[in-house]
Amino acid sequence: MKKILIGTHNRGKFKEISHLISRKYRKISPLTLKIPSPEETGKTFQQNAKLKVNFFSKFVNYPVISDDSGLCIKSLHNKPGIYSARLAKQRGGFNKGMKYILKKMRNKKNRSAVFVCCLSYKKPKKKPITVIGKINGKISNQIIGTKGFGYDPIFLPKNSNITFGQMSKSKKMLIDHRFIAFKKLKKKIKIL
Ligand code: ITT
Repeated sequence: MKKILIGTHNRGKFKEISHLISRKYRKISPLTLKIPSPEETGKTFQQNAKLKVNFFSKFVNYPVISDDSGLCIKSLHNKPGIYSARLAKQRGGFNKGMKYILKKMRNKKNRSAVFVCCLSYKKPKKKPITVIGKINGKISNQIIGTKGFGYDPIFLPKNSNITFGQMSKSKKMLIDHRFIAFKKLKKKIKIL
């Protein structure tokens, strides 16, 4: 069976990406292989996704896909953006991170936000192919829902009155930023 390393330590992302990739592939996690995470020194989602895919590719001789993603909130100058995971870590977890964001948003009229996902795919000895997917939406007034992962319970995707945290996995996975990026990637590489 063909193998692919899904280069992420985030279990939520791993699950979503695994479901998007064909059953023909055996999906391997860096956690299983005890591969650490690289330091995210990039200034953009694209730079970080490439940095991750290049890093993980050094450990295996089969294709790797990596993901750099985050929540960009308009009235917070597009923050936390590439710092989304770091914000949650600094605050002591996602629940505290989401509460912090809701507090910062208390007096903001504009609650527009964009979830961004950059995927980078690399075959051995080839250059990475990188794509970006986005979904517009709004920040909810409260933390709502227990499904999904990360910031899902405060994100209301456009044309929806429920947050990603209230949506079934199968529904979220077919509309979100990761799915949009994945569709673009599939067009470019015609496999997976
Ligand atoms: P890896 O670098 O190992 O992939 P990470 O969690 O550090 O894991 P990022 O640096 O890309 O990943 O941070 C992305 C952050 O945005 C992270 O906190 C995610 O939980 C959050 N995030 C990304 N996509 C999301 C989604 O679909 N739903 C909820 N939160 C999401």
